[in-house]
Amino acid sequence: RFMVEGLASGSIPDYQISAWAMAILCRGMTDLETFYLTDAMLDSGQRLERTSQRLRLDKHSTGGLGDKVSLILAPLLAVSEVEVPMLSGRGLGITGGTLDKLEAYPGYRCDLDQAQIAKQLEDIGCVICGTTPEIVPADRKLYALRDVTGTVPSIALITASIMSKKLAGSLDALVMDVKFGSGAFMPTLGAARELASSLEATGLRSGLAVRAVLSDMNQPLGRMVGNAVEANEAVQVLQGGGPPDVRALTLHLAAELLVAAKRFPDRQTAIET
Ligand code: IUR
Repeated sequence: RFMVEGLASGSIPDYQISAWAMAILCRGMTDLETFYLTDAMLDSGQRLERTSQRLRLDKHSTGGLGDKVSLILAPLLAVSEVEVPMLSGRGLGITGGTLDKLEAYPGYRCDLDQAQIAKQLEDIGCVICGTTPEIVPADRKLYALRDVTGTVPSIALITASIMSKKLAGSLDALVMDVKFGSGAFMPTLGAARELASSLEATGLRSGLAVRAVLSDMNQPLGRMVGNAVEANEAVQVLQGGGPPDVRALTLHLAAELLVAAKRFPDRQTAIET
């Protein structure tokens, strides 16, 4: 908490934070330490307010080639009378970001403020935009330092970065698509399992129902890879078509989420409904 507050306020210089991040990468953190780090990062900023009684759900993917699931999942869930405040990111390494894909539509705006996010949630039940400057400001600074100091791959730092932003969404349940393979950020199943377990443990300690799904990214998801063509493929799926693997993964993640939120007793019932 001392380090995170110093990072957010600027009272601790970048070189000290960078050395600390490197120590975390080299030594790792226990689940309890990761939870405290996440909690301190969450407290560096604001949370999205809850204004309705509807269940609030979200999904996060660690990213993979051709992964356009968010574009389909948010509206799919919104028609099930739940709300989905999806605060998404940009591309990382070889994988494209959800915001980059949506910006293939000329005029699409990713920089909504909290009032605009709340209004869109109320009007249509889902929103996909970037995080606002008020949400986990410590992560913005830390991520920039991790990027230039080779400390991005730390499981503890990845967990705290992802979970602090998701917790700021004031969710009831979260599903994590943790991808592994040559087309993913995590190359091996072992590393993906470790990240999945760290994310679930932090969610549990924070009182958020988190389910992690491990998915194989040794081949691209669907047929399209590239921002504009992926957005088109997502529309095809929403219209009832699209590639079977994209449809299957989207339904699987939606069902996990609705079961985690106790809307349905099991995945099969959720998929059929
Ligand atoms: N996405 C995040 O939000 N944080 C991270 O550290 C990584 C991906 I890696």
